[in-house]
Amino acid sequence: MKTKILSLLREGQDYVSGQELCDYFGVSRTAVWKVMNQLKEEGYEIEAVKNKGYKLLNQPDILSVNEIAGRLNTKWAGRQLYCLAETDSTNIDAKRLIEEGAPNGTLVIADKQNSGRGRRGRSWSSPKGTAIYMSLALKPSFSPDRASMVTLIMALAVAKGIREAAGLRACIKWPNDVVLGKKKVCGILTEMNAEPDYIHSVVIGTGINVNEREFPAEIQGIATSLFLEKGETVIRAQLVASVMEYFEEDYEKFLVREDLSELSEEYNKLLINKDKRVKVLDPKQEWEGTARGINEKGELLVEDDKGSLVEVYAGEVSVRGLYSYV
Ligand code: BTX
Repeated sequence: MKTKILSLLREGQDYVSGQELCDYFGVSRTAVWKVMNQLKEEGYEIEAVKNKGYKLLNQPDILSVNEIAGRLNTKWAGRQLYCLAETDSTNIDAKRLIEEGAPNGTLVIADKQNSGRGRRGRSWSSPKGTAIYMSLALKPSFSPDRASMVTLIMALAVAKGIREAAGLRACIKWPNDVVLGKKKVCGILTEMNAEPDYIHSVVIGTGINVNEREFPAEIQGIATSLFLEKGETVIRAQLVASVMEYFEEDYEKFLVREDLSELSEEYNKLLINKDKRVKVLDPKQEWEGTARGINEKGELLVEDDKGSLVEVYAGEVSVRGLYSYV
């Protein structure tokens, strides 16, 4: 009832009548009044006016089950939802939950991480109250060699979610960083528990910088947030809902052929490296070429100086712009 009341207050341009709420839910006025008090304790500013009803005065940026579930239009992605005030890493929590039997699509979100993890042992800056740290747990039936593609699907979902929820032109730096301008606004770490031919679970961990006003000195030059780019606070719950909806839709397209053939065109439109000179950081030998976009396996096609297209696989190499990170 609390989630629904919140949605009604959010949608209502004017006052929502207490009597209408009682009739809608079939409860007493006291029951409605109690819910309003709970919401006030959680930080919502609600005005109550006699003979008019209730009105939500501001939209607080709270990452709670009520805030997210009330905005979520998905079938399975994020339907089982955990919102934590603080944790070490949502990837660890999501992995534990899915292995203990939680359903496909379980989502764990935290307001702060104490040991946020990046790829290859790097760390992810995870201060309290300003960003999104979320991990989506899946129980897929495709084979392990397909799993790296889900990271690209999440990058696409985040870029589209940012465009929708914040109105900013987010792009993708292959394979899975989301960037605004030339700075990183999101990082994704996918972890899999698998045997050579069988996946037990996949956890896609996504960190999105939303309302940070500043960053630690060591990442100031490469990191940005939606607030810094837009100059306005973005409601995190809205962005989570948007990303989940895009992910669910695109993941279902991916499942049809278990590849990115249905998604590569859209991904390539948002690819910041497309038709740009890039440096391929191959451990055997670095080389330069022109990025042409991804293929259906999620590999980056880079045209070398002899005009041949080389498939670059993300697990082995990364690419950089010639003069900067992008
Ligand atoms: P990555 O290895 O691509 O990026 C990590 C690098 O990015 C760091 O070494 C640092 O230079 C820079 N960096 C650190 N924090 C930030 C930040 N907030 N914004 C921009 N740049 C930063 C990317 O790894 C994968 C990150 C996944 C994070 C999510 S959060 C939810 C889930 N739980 C968890 O522990 N990790 C994932």
